[in-house]
Amino acid sequence: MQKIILMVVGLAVLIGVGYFLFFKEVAPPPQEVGGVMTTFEKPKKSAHYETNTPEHGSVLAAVPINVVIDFNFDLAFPSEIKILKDGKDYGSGGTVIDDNKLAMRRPMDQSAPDGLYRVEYNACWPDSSCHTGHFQFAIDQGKISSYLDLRDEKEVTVKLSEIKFQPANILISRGTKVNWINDDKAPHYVNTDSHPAHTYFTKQNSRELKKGDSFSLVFDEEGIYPYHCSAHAKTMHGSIVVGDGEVMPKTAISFESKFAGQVIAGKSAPLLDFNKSDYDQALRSDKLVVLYFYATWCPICKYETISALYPAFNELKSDKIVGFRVNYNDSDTDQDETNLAREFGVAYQHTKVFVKNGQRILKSPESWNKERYLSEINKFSAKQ
Ligand SMILES: [Cu+2]
Repeated sequence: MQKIILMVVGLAVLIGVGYFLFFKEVAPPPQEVGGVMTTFEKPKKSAHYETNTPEHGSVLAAVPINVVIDFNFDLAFPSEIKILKDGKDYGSGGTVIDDNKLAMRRPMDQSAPDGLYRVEYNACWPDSSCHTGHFQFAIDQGKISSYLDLRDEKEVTVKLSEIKFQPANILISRGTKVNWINDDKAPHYVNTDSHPAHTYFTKQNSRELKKGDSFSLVFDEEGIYPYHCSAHAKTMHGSIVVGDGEVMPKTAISFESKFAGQVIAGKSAPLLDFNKSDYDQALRSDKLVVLYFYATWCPICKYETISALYPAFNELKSDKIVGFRVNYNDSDTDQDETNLAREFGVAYQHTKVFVKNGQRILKSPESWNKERYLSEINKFSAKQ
């Protein structure tokens, strides 16, 4: 009897897992696109269909350079791809069949707006029969805030380390050379999506990279380049966005991508509600860290922040400054904040402390006006 129960349970688990594996690709979970929860329809796969890039259900931080669909049979005229949104086709130029006849592609208009796209295709074979299919992807350029902004660099390095691309998501300028170097004992590859067709941007396919080996490529065209390692295709993914600087203001990217906490004021230089991970990160940087010890019950604190601290941060033009409003002796104060006050010997609310390169360089319990904030911050941030 026990054996039978075990068998039934085992079978149920197998069916459950099988169901999950089969359907998770068919119906991807709803995703946020520009702040709106978006549901992707089930794709329709034509005969001989294998894969496509962008992937069905993906949300991209920039416009794809092209849409590519892979098949396991010889494509023929008049195979065609349409990239549709609100009835408009954002394909640029015609559909091209690759030389090996196993993929067709269509470049995408780089001025395509954010939103949900439906790719409709007609795949035709040497016997003149055709089959249709469709899938969806979305563009949300707000996602660029999670990319590391390296647009000032002419040459950047991505390490293949601990079975990851590090950094995995980067934003670069046109003409930038990207070098991938394998730091792991395990051999890796750099492969353009999809897996295993590797057709999206075929120049971005390396040979096997053993420890110490490298692969380089210059990116000349704007757009997004999703890629992976074909030896670790399930987990090891990266993405490159090539932008020309108009994607969004650089300063907004550089701090939004680095700090998780709530921004209270500031554009170039953020003033954040204190949290330890952002503070630790700021300490490791070469930025001037400005701490303001604030108590909710303190009228001077309220007046000083609203009339002087916040407007000063809003006026700062440098991105070499990070501020934190730290709760002190009030009901919002947490243990990290208590520890920080103790570390700097803070004895009064509305005390400010400046830290640079891990060193305390100023401590003042006085009340400052906006001009005093700007002059002190600019003076200390300019010092090495
Ligand atoms: Cu790998």
